[in-house]
Amino acid sequence: MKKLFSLVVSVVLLAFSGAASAQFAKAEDAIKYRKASFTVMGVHFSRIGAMVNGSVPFDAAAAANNAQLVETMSRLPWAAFGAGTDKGDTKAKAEIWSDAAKFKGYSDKLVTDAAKLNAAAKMGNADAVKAAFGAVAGTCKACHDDFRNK
Ligand code: ASC
Repeated sequence: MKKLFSLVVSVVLLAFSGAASAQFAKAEDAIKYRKASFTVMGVHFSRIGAMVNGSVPFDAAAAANNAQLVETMSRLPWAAFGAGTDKGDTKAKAEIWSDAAKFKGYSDKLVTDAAKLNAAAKMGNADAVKAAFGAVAGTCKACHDDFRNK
């Protein structure tokens, strides 16, 4: 009975890991992809950050371009956290997989916050961009604190 149970568990786990990694040929490819998407997102987010902290003047068109990219990029990394992508050149904590619901909560919140940032930037209102930027930054930080190794 115990043997049958562990066989069933193995088959289910295999099926899931197959499904989760189907979009990437190798775990290494998924890790590269998610890191690249975070990097691009961070570059465009930081360009808005420079306007928000006053180191460059507010430029509504540039803010809108960058916010559109942040929203687009915010949707991408999550499919690359499939089973078997916990080991390798990554700062991802094991809790991403053991507390997947919490991680999903953050990723969903980021997508929502980034969409609000994009909407604010499209309106061209510097104060609204500042507020929405702060929400996104808070979500980035909270998730990094819980799920990213130093
Ligand atoms: C950025 C960036 C992050 C977040 C985070 C917010 O610009 O690259 O990872 O903001 O620092 O707290």
